[in-house]
Amino acid sequence: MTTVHEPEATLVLIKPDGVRRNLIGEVLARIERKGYKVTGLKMVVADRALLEEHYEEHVDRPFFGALCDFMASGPTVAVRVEGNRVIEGFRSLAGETNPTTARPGTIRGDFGRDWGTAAVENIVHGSDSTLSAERELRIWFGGGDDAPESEA
Ligand code: IDP
Ligand code: MG
Repeated sequence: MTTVHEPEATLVLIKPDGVRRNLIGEVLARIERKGYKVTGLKMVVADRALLEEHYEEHVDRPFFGALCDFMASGPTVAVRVEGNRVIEGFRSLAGETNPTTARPGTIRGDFGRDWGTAAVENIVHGSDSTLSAERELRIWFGGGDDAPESEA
């Protein structure tokens, strides 16, 4: 059988709100039940420099400062996830950015809501393209996107 999509890897973050609300297991379970493979996992309190690099595309947005403060407000769980079309597949599991209207059945739709905060708290991050995935995996895990965490 011809394979039409090469396996790829994405960066998933369980953001500080997800960790505070004890949703680490819930998010990992959804990834695993979908059939994707967890191939890297670590908990970190992200520093400002790392967050500014991770969210560099949003540097000019009015919510940038609040977003970095929120992301530095507690531990984040960084997860390397592998599978065919996993970048698109995890974004679908996560649901849309705004948790108020994210579809029920998605992570953000089932567990997120508006808390009136300056930065939207929506439980998870997922890379949005192969380029972002490679860049973000390097930022959070170091090395190339194939490097195991122990070699980072
Ligand atoms: P994404 O996480 O669905 O890819 P992005 O537009 O890349 O969404 O935004 C990155 C993160 O910044 C979001 O997940 C959310 O936490 C936060 N965010 C996005 N838009 C806003 C906004 O308008 N106000 C406050 N925070 C926002
Ligand atoms: Mg994004």
